[in-house]
Amino acid sequence: MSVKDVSIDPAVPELLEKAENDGLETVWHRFASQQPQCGFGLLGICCRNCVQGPCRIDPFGEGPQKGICGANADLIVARNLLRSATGGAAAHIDHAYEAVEALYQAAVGKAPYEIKDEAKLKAVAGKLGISVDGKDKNTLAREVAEAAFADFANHGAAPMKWLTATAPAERVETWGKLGLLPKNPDREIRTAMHQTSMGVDSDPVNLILATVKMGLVDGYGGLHLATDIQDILFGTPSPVVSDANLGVLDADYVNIIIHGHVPLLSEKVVEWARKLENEAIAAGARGIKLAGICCTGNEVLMRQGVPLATNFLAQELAVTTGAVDAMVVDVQCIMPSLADITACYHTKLITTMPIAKVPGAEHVPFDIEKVDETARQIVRIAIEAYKNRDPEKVRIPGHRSKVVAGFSVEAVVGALAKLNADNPLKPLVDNIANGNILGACGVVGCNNAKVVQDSFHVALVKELLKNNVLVVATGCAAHALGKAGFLTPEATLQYAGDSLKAVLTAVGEAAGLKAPLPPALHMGSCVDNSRIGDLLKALAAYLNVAVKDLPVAASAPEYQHEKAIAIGTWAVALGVFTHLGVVPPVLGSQVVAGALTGETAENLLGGKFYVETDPIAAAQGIIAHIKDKRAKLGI
Ligand code: NFS
Ligand code: SF4
Repeated sequence: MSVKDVSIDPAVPELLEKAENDGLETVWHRFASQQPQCGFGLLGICCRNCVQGPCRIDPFGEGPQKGICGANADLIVARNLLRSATGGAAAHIDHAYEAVEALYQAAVGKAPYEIKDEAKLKAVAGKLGISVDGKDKNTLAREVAEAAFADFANHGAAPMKWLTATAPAERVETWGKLGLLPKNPDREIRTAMHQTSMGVDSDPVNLILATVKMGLVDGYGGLHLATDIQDILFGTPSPVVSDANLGVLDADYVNIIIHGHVPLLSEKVVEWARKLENEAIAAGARGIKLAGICCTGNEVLMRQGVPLATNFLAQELAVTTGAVDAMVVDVQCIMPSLADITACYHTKLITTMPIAKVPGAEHVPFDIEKVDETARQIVRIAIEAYKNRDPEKVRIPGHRSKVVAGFSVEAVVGALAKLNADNPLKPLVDNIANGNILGACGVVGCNNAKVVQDSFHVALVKELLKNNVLVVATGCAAHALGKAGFLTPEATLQYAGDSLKAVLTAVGEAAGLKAPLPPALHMGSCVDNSRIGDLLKALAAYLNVAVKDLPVAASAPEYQHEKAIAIGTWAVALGVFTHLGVVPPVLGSQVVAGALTGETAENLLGGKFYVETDPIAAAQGIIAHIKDKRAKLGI
């Protein structure tokens, strides 16, 4: 295979060559050997929901048009889509639940976490209607955790509290009228699995509505809940300067990579890596370097300044450097192939969660009550492994880019407050109204082997910035922009259109940064898409309009995971025009594809999906949408 054409990240071809020399197979080799991929699967018209199947529909209209039970293409596509969204929501909700459990255990003194952000704790309690008066932080944290548990134990008809407490009121009303308000996240997941099982729902429209509901389950029972609780436990992020790309590894140090999504253990690994520096030095290293992959990487970047190693598609190549002593994984987006790659080097692959084991890895169980011991053990395993590192096999690409991250809503409002203390959103809104900022776009989501790694993220963002569209980013998109140098003040000077540049420079100077704000603001991990939702809610409230009326858009240019399908559906439900750069498996049904990308979604929700696989055309589509919304607002 040609190693040149798979990524725009300069570290990738170097390491891909090394991987091939070392006799290793990577995600790109396997992608090539999967070609051509199954056309039925790509269109979403294959059903395995019962054992009479698999059944598939002939997309050309000549062969079978119905599965054995009578299900047609519309039904099969709609059922498959709901199951995907449910898989994604289940991942986020399980993640959020773990965080709630940790908060509860910490509050009752059973888990060794200190509740770091009392202001956020009080703010969240306030939204939930919990009185904060005279309560110490542990009591209040316990009550907030209990309120979250109550959503999971909701057996009545009331909607999920976390949704009604945090979503815009206009949306709650709209969703309520459509009968889409979720009750108990666990129950909604169960119901969706039931609804999509053989012989239950055969109405594709009803299934599409259930998918939208699942987007709300994800948005509030997953994303928002996880962000709130993690901020309370570990602190709300504020701007931090760090680096991105594999050049952050250092041959003279013990290198530990933290990979996955849930920061409960990785926060402790960071703490213990700092505490055990001396043991690393005693082992002959100069110290310990930590670096992150995927969203655990984003979490520890935002709160601890830990550099980003790389994003989803290059996780195997991180190990191929031969310089990683331990790769510690928790859940989600962990390639099963990692064990094959680590087996070629001295690298220890350490799994930690009971639901995410990998044959060939060492399993060090995460036990919340003994998390300090677990983290200490993991760091010591890395130090031991370092002693076995073969310097002959080490090749660390020299690429690293500066990144500024940590733009929580609180941090953004804090920076703007330097311009207008009484009315922090006013400078931002004024600059949107006068056209200095044309609009904003959240660029989010994954890498996908179907797309040249990071290329869509970067080309899209370049075009948006040139047209004065402010970008906010999360997930592996934020990694991509970080590696490509878009998360820096320098990028504002290089890429932003003149009026956007002037605004970002003025805000940066007023905020005391002595430099412009970056043109793409790193707002966190994928669960932190909730932060983007909160920012939209605040802007809409300030302007006294609905989120669907704002000149904004979202884009997942290179998404791969079911989680992205759930998040995208939530964004559309919120009223956001949501671009997808990879064709979702729905084209086998005009009913489903048409409803999600057309007037049905727009009339009911105000948002819709927009599929475009060319980055420049996608940017133009997003800009046209933003201009249309501006015109409707009369600005
Ligand atoms: Ni989001 Fe983050 Fe990356 Fe995609 Fe995976 S890490 S949770 S799913 S691949 S962005
Ligand atoms: Fe075939 Fe129907 Fe069974 Fe699906 S549910 S596998 S379409 S018989």
